[in-house]
Amino acid sequence: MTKLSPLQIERLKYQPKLPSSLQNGVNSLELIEGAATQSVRDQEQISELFANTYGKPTVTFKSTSESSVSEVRNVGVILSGGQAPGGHNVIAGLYDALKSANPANKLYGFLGGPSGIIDGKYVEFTDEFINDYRNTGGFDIIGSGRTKLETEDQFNESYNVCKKLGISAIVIIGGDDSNTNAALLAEWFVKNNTGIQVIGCPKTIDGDLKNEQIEISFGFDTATKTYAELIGNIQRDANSAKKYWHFIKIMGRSASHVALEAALQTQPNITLISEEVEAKQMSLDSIVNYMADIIARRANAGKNFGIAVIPEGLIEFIPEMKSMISNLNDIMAELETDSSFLAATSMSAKFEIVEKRLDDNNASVYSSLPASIKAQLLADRDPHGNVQVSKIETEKLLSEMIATRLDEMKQQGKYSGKFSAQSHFFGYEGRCAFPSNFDADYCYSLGYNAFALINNGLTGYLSSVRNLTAPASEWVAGGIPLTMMMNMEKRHGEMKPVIQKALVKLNGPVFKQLQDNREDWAMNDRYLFPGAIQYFGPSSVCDITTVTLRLERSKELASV
Ligand code: FBP
Repeated sequence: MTKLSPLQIERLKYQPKLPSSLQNGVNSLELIEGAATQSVRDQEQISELFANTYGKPTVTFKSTSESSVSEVRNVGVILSGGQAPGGHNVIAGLYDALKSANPANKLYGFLGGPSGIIDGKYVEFTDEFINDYRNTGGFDIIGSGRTKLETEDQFNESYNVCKKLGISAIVIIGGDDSNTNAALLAEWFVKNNTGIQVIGCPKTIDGDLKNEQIEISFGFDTATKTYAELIGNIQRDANSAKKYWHFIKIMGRSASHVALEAALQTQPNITLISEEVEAKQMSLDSIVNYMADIIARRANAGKNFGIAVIPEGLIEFIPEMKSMISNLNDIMAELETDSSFLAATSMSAKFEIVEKRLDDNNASVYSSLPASIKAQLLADRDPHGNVQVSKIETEKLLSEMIATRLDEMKQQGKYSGKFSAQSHFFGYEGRCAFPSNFDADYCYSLGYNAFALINNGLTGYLSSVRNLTAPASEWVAGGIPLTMMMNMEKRHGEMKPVIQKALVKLNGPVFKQLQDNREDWAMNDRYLFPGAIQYFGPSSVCDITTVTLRLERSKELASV
């Protein structure tokens, strides 16, 4: 038998909480329909593209005293994209709901992400199998992947596999892109009279799958708490040794929600927010000057140490970098088959080819970068043709440029401190942590609720659990039509229907909290030390949710 850690043993016993509407099981539910919906933008195009699934109402569930018998159903589940704490609990909630509705129901897990349903690679879940994964982090129960489900051939293959296994519903656990694909698959299944339903679940640590209907994606709570613990520990170290500036890049892809939340939990000296950089059109030089100024002012006050938090996607929001990267993305697509580029053996030869092809301004931005960053910018693109920002060492780029800037300032008599930098990247450390109680409960409820949507014959819906700052028993379970969250955006040069990504709102209460305190946190050491996630103990410590969710919800509630 596998050896388990003491925490693993204890967490396996945790019983996740459900909203009270779901506590009597899925056979005792009344479906309440809201008003018909429309997409956030581009209604005409989206309604044409989703002729069979567009315009459905939002729904919520109410528990009833009557109990119906549910027909036998086989369901398939897919984990899609990057790991997020709580994925195993979505599957556990789905499994428990399905078995409680009818013990003859079966749940199949497709292996390795969306490719599993195309290639027909799957496992059938049993009690023993699932029990080992309850309340654990990771996606290793069936694995994940980034294959995009979007072509006619892929839909046909998926249909054949479902038919073979007698599957009448698929649950796709993913972010904005995976749920866009879930909407396309749902539409295709209806159009082709397959009788197969598709339900999505909102997953991503990035926190960018949220809107008026979805308060937060799962995983954000645990991941930000994990990064906040690490930042807090480094703050203590910095404040003890008083000799290093720590440059900490935080995962989260384009949006800065994760960096912002981690900063609000720890109160570092500097926090960059990509959305602000773009709005203020800050060049790389002006960011360096802004940071160097704070470092110099702290040095004048005798503090040659500090903490700077940098969002992962920053580089794409700096105007001159954005233009260069977009030009570079097109060039990299051409160079994939270019014999001289492929034959080039040295990095400098590759740089030369790239610089010759870039537009003049972009070429000079590219050539001004250190070789390490130039090389990282040439690494493989993600499935959407974009730079993989997790691979660009922005934290090192900034600390190197700041060191040069401070030397210049020293020569001009504007700086007399000592600068020694350490750089860190926190990303993978947080994606598979044991889910916090919040994520354990939220994920279990999302999975349980996904089966309630299936049992009520719905398709093309996202499992939705709302009112998340209240105790779990008061959470509101229901479903949101996926098409409601869509608009048309350019992808690979073509206009496509996609679920809108949520960036940090610069006029929102979360960013305001940072803005109001920034100067104070820069000069005075207001460090907070959140410590490790607490799974047992007083609920004021264990069940506390993120600052982001609290501030956004209190604004929402105040406006009702
Ligand atoms: P998802 O959008 O798939 O949830 O990705 C989350 C994420 O962790 C991003 O924050 C990060 O940029 C990316 O995945 C890293 O990708 P990979 O796991 O392929 O290295």
